[in-house]
Amino acid sequence: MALLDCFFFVVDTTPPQCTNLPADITRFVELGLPGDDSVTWVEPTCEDASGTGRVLVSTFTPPASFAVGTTTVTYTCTDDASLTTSCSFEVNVQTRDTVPPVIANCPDNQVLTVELGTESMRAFWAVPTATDVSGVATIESNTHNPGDLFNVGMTTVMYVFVDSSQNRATCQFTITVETGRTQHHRRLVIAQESLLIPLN
Ligand SMILES: [Ca+2]
Repeated sequence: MALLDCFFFVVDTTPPQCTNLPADITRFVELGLPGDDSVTWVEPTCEDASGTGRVLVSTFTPPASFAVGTTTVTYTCTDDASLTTSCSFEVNVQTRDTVPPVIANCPDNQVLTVELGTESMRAFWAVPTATDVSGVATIESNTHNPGDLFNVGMTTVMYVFVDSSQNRATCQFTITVETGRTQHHRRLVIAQESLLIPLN
C-alpha cells in the first residue's frame, strides 16, 4: 500500500476588510484661514480572515491639517497574501464669516458754533469706509449725511456697516452745535461804552 502523503495548503483568497470607518467629517474655519490644522478622528481597523499580516496605510494620520474644501482620506488594508482593500471617508472644511467689518475712518466728534439767534448749522465730514475679509462691507444705514442741518444741542450720527454674512459694525460720532456769544458780547460792549460819560 502506497503511502500517500497529503499536504493541505490554506490559501487566503479573501481580502481584508476595513472596520470602524469614521463617518465623513465637516469642520468650519473662519473665512480667511487656509484650513483646519487639527482635524482628528478614530482610525479604522483592518480585519482579515487569516488573522495575521494586516497592514493599514492611510493618506493622512490624525491629527492632520486639511485645506478648505473636501479631501478624501483613504486607508488601505493589506493582508499576508497581498490582498488589499481600500476604504475612505471625506473631510470637508468649510469657511464661515463671523467677524464684523473693520471701520477705517470713523469721524471725530465735532463742536460747531452758531450766532445767537441761529438754531441750526450744516455739518460736514468725510463718509467713513470699512473693509471686510469677505470683500463686502457696505453701509446698511446711516442717520445723517454730510451737509445736513443740525440743531443746537448734541446729535449722534451713526453709520452701520454690514458684510455678506450679516455681521455688523457701527461707527458713531456726535455733532454738537453751540450758541456763540459774539453778538451778545458786542451788544454788551456797546451798552457798557454808552454808559461811559465824560467827566468834563
Ligand atoms: Ca466679515
